[in-house]
Amino acid sequence: VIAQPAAPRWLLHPRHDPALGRDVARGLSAPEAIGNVLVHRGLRDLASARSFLEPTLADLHDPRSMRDLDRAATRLRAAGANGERVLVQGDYDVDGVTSAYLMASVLARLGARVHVRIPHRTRDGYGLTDAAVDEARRRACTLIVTVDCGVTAVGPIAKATALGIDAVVTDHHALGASLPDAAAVVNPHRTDCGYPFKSLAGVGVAFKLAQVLLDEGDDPFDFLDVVALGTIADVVPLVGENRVLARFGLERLSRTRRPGLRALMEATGLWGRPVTGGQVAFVLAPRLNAAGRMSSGEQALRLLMAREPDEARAVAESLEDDNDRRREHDERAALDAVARAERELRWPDCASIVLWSEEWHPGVLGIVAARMVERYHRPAVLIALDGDRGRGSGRSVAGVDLRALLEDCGDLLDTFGGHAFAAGLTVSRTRLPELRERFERLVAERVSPESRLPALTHDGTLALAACDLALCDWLERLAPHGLGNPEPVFVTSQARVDGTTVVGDGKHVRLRVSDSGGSAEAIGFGMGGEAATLPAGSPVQLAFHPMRHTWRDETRVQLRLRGIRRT
Ligand SMILES: [Mn+2]
Repeated sequence: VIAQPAAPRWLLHPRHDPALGRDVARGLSAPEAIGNVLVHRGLRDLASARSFLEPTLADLHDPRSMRDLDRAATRLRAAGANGERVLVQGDYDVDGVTSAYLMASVLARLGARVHVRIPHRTRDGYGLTDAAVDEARRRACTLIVTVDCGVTAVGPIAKATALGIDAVVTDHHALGASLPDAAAVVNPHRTDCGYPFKSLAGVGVAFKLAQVLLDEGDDPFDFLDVVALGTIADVVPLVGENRVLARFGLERLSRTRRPGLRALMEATGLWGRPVTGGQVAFVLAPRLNAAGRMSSGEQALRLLMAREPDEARAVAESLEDDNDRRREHDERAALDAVARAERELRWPDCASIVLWSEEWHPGVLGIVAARMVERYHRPAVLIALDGDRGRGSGRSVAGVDLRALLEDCGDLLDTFGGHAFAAGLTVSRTRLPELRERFERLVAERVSPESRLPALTHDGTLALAACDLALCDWLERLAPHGLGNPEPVFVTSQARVDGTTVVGDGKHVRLRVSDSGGSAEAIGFGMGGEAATLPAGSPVQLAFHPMRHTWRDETRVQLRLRGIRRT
């Protein structure tokens, strides 16, 4: 029997400052709730609040302030002018594929002859490898451009240089001990890089280069749809420049002229309306990732490159098939991992989750690890074994730097790489018990037991009467949401259930609720199970996000439930 995860504590946002929230709201002539949300998102004065609400493309930083960007641009222009053969090395996830597509398109426009290399998840290693350099030589390339990878490829780039092949690195990953000796290394994390915004995705870095390479005739902003895809899919914070790229990119995505993206949006029912960040994260990105998870990311690249609607539809369909297969593997591995976490680990006393299996598909480990973190609020590393070799993927919780943890386990691992929240590794089977023990000890040392309790951070109490369409308009201006800018969540004061309807085969619940000043309709997706315990008259407190809901030409406010508490 699998235990239900613990109900989260509800915590008022730690930056809550009602006096300041009121000031910001008054300055904007906005509802107080909006002022509070802005303060919680770190926007404590009117000027920054205004530019957050109304980002413009003029907010983008000068690309030339990025270290080595001019050198990279000069080398790429020469490649175009000379009609050089160029190998673009990407990665198999959405960020890596969109970056490669963007860079290849720009190089082709400049006049270069481009070959794109998207690695195979299990057959090829990560990033630029010696084999990739060999391929560049076989294809008579005189330049290698890396996107979303390359900053740690010291050996392969030295090899390229020895073969007379130049390299230009564009990347956003953490730096290694030394930089590769390349013609240019563009990465905002370089300690000598003065670029003011450090959290770009790989496709964001590639875009900065495109900004200086494309003149006004070839508007670089044409590519914002793919930039938004890669940025949102890579789960970088959607603040600052990323917010600008995502906001304008989503607008362009909604009316994209790329046949492949259009076909994918038609196939998933998203075409014809404004696309949200959530739809990119939960509908489009999983499909673009599915090919890379199940086999090779080449299909996602083909989708972006498709010129004809027929081809576009065929590729979109194959991505849908890959996504179905991905889902099967994903669900099977998740069930197994949950059962084993509660059987094999000293649950609930363990501080971390490290599990391995020969049955898991290596392509779904990251997704399943993310589910484990969501369920258990502990860093999780899942490893798929193939013979003596293990390939793992990990996810972490706020405040626990996964990459730092892996560094401290570095002597037990063959390879590792990644960020604070997500990382990958390879390890041999014999090391696994020791890895589990060391990882557990390190996490236990660094994490307080309270942080393991699930928490729902909310933006304050809101009366039901205040949940009107005007508030929804304001809330919409806070989108797109993601890391660094979560969707606002409010809580009711004491409320009462007036009526309960279970919908969607018992999966969801629709409630009529009222408090002392008003009433509202609420919908709880996936909360059908809780409905039976909520007869009319039940005293409750709700956590929710108010949304505009249109049905049969009638628009009204609907509260999207995030939690129900019986009081
Ligand atoms: Mn990336």
